[in-house]
This record gives sequence, C-alpha cells and structure tokens, in this order.
Amino acid sequence: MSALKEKLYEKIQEHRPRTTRLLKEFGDKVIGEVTVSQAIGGMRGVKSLVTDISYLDPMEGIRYRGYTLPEVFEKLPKPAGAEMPYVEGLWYLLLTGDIPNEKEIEATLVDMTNRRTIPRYVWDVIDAFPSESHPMAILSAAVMTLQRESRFNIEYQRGISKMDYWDSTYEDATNLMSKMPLIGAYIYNKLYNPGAGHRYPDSSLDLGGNFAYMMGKDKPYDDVARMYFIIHADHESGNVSAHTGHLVASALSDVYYATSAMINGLAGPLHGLANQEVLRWLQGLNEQMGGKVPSTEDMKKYVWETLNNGQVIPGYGHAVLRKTDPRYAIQRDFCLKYLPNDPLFGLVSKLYEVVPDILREHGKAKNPWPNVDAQSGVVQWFYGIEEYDFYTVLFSIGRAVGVLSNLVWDRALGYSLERPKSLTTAMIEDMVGAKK
Ligand code: CMX
Repeated sequence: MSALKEKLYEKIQEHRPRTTRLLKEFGDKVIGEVTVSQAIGGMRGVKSLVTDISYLDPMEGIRYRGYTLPEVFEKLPKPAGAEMPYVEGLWYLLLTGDIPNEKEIEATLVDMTNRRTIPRYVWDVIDAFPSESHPMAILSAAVMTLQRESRFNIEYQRGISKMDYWDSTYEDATNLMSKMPLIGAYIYNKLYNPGAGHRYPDSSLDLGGNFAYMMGKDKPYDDVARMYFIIHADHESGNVSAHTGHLVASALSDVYYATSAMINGLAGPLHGLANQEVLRWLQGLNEQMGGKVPSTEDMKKYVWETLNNGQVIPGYGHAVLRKTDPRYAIQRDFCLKYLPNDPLFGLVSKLYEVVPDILREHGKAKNPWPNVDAQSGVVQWFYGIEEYDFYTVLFSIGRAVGVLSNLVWDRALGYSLERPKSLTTAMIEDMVGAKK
C-alpha cells in the first residue's frame, strides 16, 4: 500500500465514527429549511450535501481543507525553481487533510507518474472525432472510454464489502487523475496543433510540468498549469460539476462514469464554459470597435447592450460568492507580475472597473463581482493558447482533483444514493395557500 493510501486509510478510520454517530444519534435534527423559491430556483443554498474537502464562504471564498487559497499556495511544496506548488501536493492535501512533507510528496509523485500509461484505444477514440468537435465532448468521451479499466467495477462484481469500496475507488481516482492531463494535451494537439505529433510523457516532470511539456509550452507555462489546476480544483460539492460527479457516483457508478458526467456539467456556459465566453464576448467588442481600443464609455455601452439583449455578462456573478472571487484575484496578481502590459489584460481590468457598478444598477445579479472565469482566459491567451474552446478542458483537469477526492471519501463514508423528493406545482400551491 502506498504511503498516501495508508495515511488515507487511517484518516478514514478516524472519521467514520463521526458520520455514523451523526446519523444514529442526530439523524432527525433539522439543519435547514427549503423555501418555494429554492425548490423552483435550483436548490440555491439548500443545506443537503456534506463534504470536508472544501468549504465556500460567500465573503471569503474557497478554503481547501481549512486553508485559504493564498495559504494553499504558500504551504504546499513546490518543484525546484517553480513559483507554484505541485498539483500532486494538492491531491495529497485534499485526500488526507494534511500538507505533505518532502518524503510524502516524493512518494506521491512517483506513484502518480507510474500511473500515466494510457491504453492505445483511448487515443484511437480521440483520433476518430471530427476535428470540428468541441474539446469538452472529446474529453468526456475519452474519460468514458477508460471506464473499461475500472478496478472498482471489477471488485464490485467480485462482491467486496461496502467498507472496502473506497480502496478500489482510490485506485481508479488516482489512475484517472494521473492520466487526465495527458488526455487533455493530446486533444489540444489533435485539434489545434496537428503537426506536433504525439509527445510521450516525461517521467522526470510533475503533473503541471509534464502537461506544459506535452502541450509544447516553455516555462513559465508549467507554473501557469499548476496555478490553473489548483485554483479550479474544488468549490464545495454543490456546484454543477462537483454535484454531478457526486450524484452519478452515488449510484455506485465508478469514477469514470462520474467524471465524464461532471465534465458534461462543466461544459455549460453558466459554469465552466464561461471562461471561453468572456473572450468570445470581448472579441465581439473588439470587432465593434474596428481595432480601436475601447474607452471606458465604449465598454459601459457594450455591457448595457449585452444586458438589454437579455444576456448575462460572462465571468461576473456567482451562486454563492458575494465578493470578488479569490481565484480571480490570484490570477490577476499573476498577470500584474508577468503580463502587466498585455492588451487583453488591460481590457479585462477595464471591465472590472465598469461591470460591478452596472450590474448593481441593473439590479438583478446578487453578486456584481467577477468570478474565476473573468480572468483565466487572459492568462492562457498570453501563453499562446488562443483556442478558447480548450479552456474548459483545463478547468476540467483542475476540477477533477476535487471531484475525485470527494468520490473517494463518498465511498469511504458510505454516502447514500441521492434521491431528493419532488413535488408537483399544484402541491406547492396547496401548501402555501396559493390556490383560490
Ligand atoms: N450578468 C447578467 N445578469 C446576471 C449575472 C450576470 N453576470 N449574474 C446573475 N445575473 C442575473 C441572473 O441571470 C438572474 O436573472 P433572472 O432573475 O432573470 O433569472 C438574476 O441575476 C439573479 O441571479 P443570481 O441569483 O445572482 O445568480 P445565480 O445563482 O442564478 O447564477 C451564475 C449564478 C454564475 C450562473 C450567474 O451569475 C451568471 O450567469 N454569470 C455569468 C456566467 C458565469 O460567469 N458563470 C461562471 C460562474 C463560475 C463557474 O461556475 O465557473
């Protein structure tokens, strides 16, 4: 058993009695209520999920295992000469709740590097896609193709105990996490860089470094990849991608089914696809301007036009957050350091000056501040990834770190099949006295 798996097992043993006690002794205690607008309006804020991997405070932003993002970036170990931490370190932290020491990170790197082999049939499936396909559809299918490798599925057929589900789920999750960046890079080269051929992974490089290498990108893109994967890893369990993964796996579908489904949820423009929408929308502005740099007034006019057309301003607003997303701030700091004079960064900064006031005046969005997606395209574009359809694939690789850690814990704690109750409209009308 690897050192990480051993530690995880200890943590699971420690944690299980807490969940069992809550269910047995306090199962009937009320921790929230549901209003009509929550039932009709996407269950916003309904307290009905449990995770210890991350917690999202509306004012502070995300904490991973109790650490704020700046703390995560400060405390996790980093490769020699790098500014950003190992993604493998985050994997360790999310699974165990502990910051890995030097020995622990070394062992995790070796273990994950050894799991990078991808069966030929996965490349064949990717190659068979038409080159006009959206990269998210290809990624989802490629992950689905790997389902054939599921250890959980084999163990389940053999009839293992529920107490052991976490073990093969951990194996599947670690395998998939180690392979996903390779799949992402392959999809990129197939669609946008066909002359590059297939690069084989470099086992001397960590997940972020190897991803940059396979994408054919020089430093500091390795740090960009690490930063990007880390900030996108988790945002509690209730967002569409994390929740979809959890829901699908609650039927004991293995991590391949669950991750493919979470990718499909992330592909929506109100969720992960917003990062590409920001650039598409800004390009629309540039076209309108005919090459002239938009003034603040031009920008305001364009924002209002978008709102008056009944569209949303991509990259702004959030279902939970009520201030500027710290993931936006971290990327902004990176831009200020590495690309302060980039014209696209200038445009995004100018947006930050005008959009919050306009959204407040517009009066609908509960949160007028930018979310992670407002900034992330700028960084990728600067480093030559101008094919913005690809940005959500990057988001997916990052999000997999959190979703897969959660799935391991879901099985460790025996979380149940999800089955909320639905009512008819007439029933609700009766309940609230809306019927004449
Ligand atoms: N521009 C215009 N209107 C907005 C808005 C925005 N950026 N954000 C919210 N609104 C509107 C909503 O569409 C809603 O309008 P209706 O009452 O007509 O339906 C109203 O304000 C209230 O919405 P809310 O409670 O503030 O926000 P929701 O929880 O319903 O939705 C989100 C959250 C993110 C989908 C929404 O803010 C949005 O559409 N933002 C733009 C897309 C985006 O950036 N998505 C990425 C989010 C981060 C991520 O998951 O990756």
